[in-house]
Amino acid sequence: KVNSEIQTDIVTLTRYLTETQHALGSTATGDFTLLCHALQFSFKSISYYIRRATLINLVGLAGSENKTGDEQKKLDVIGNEIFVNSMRSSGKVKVLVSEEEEQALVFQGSGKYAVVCDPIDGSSNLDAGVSVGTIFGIFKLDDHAEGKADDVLLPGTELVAAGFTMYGASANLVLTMKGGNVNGFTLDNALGEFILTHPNMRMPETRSIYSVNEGNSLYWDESCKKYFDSIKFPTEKGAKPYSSRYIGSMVADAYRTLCYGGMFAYPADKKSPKGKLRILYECAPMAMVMENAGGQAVDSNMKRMLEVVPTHIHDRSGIFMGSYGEIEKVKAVFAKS
Ligand code: P6P
Repeated sequence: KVNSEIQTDIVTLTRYLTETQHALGSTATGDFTLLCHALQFSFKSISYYIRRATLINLVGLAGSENKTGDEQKKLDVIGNEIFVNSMRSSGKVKVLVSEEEEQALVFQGSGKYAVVCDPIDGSSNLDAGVSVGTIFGIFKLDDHAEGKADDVLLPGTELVAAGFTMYGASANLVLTMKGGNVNGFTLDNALGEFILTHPNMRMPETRSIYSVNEGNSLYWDESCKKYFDSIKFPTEKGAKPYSSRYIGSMVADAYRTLCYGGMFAYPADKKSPKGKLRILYECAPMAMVMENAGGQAVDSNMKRMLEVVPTHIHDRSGIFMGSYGEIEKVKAVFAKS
């Protein structure tokens, strides 16, 4: 009698990529799959170091400033180095943009892809044991691309794949391809494999959860204030206030929004006129995930996030993202202001 308890037909990330790439037909060269192998190796390694950080005292400041001005944590440095070395050695990447590198990195060789990433986003929370994550996006370069920073100054609609890995109770990878759906994989540490655990993740059309740093309310513009007041102090008969959930780590707030629905925002405001989050490797990948899970993402001018084109690799933007219906409510309030 077969023990039905044991799953014996397991879909690993590798199998998922093989099956997906076959769907592309003869155009699949295997390059993308090999690039994703290098990506998943980075996630496994970063996950390993994060879990050991407190044990081998990796936590705490590395004493060095990164080029974009944030205090650099030891793990930030290690996470970035792991990512850079893995992308370079894959032989499939021509251009790499990292939050931890002021300039875009251009690798020798015949790589046809550009990767944008935040190796450890939310690292300021590490000491408090809050989930952090790696956010990434992949662009396919033109065959004649020589490899320079400008190659990635593209709208998010050009991303061929994007996602993030959240290092929480387990390492959860969320991956979406252009025009595809959103799939969640959980790292089985014993097998060293990412296993498909959340196929076709979809957000509900609406959910009364909002996620924003209320500590910035003083700096919000009128539209922003009106929107958040409309869900905190609803005037419609019988309407109840929304629940507030804010972790302060984008991957954690994004993963909850993906799982439960609701909305997340980091608005541009008087303190951060261009917003805080980076277009290339925070806003655009998250926007692609939200759209492919049935939601949407806009900037502080209510422009579709995936159509925003950065002029510099570290450009920032305001962002409102989440359930489709919740972002429609944001747009309705902004339209009236
Ligand atoms: P604040 C973490 O530092 C981060 O880059 C994102 O992960 C997070 O969403 C945001 O900044 C939190 O910023 O100003 O609310 O602490």
